[in-house]
Amino acid sequence: PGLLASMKKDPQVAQKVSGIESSKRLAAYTAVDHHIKPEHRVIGIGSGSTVPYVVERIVQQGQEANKGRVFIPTGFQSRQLILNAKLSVGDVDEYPSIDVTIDGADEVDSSLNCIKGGGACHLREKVIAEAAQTFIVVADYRKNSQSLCTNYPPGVPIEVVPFAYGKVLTAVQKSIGSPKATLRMAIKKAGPVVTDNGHFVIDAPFEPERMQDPSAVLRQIKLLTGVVEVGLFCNMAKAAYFGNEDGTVTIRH
Ligand code: ABF
Repeated sequence: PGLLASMKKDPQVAQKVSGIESSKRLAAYTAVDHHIKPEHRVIGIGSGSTVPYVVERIVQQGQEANKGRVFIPTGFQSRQLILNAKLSVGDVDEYPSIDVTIDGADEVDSSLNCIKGGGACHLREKVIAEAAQTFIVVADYRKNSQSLCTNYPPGVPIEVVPFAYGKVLTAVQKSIGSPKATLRMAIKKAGPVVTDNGHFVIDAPFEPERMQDPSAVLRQIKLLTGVVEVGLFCNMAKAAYFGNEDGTVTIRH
């Protein structure tokens, strides 16, 4: 909030910030209006800075609509969001079949493959997305790419068991073809980022050409012992909603 406040002092930056926020809100509201139907009882709520607008819109559907509904979070942040909105929270082991999950993304390609995990939640996000009949992505226009690894410089997030991170990092750099892969460090480099599951995260940038077939990259990385989950969501999303600066929404199916 401090950084945002100081950025907002510059009118040009302030306009840009509010433009991006409006784009996120627009994408989220439109996706909720299209996909969260009265008959839906179990709803997956993703993580990141676009998802609060999803919850905001769901709350606007009213208490009657949300009576008897249960919301499944993808991590600590989304659990807090659900609780703060006074909605009922549930676990995926209790509700393994989810009607719709809506989540953000770091980058989405023209076939709806996504990079996710910039917030280090991609393991739980993938479980909650896979458990859903319908998985919908919401994002601002900056995430809308032709091909992955063009607009998201950190690249593909890989959640790893701490014990194995050195071995996995070397393999990703040398055998998988991401020489600039790094272990994600916490702010001020106090130590590695630790996920909600107690694991580390490696960020692996790839040449966009390599991302012509993201499923192949996903399979290669997943085979490395010590890898828990890869932030490549291939052939999972039914639709992606991108809010644009001009107030329109781009919908990809
Ligand atoms: C999560 O939040 C992640 O997978 C992704 O890292 C991020 C999306 O970012 P935001 O909505 O903040 O742009 O969904």
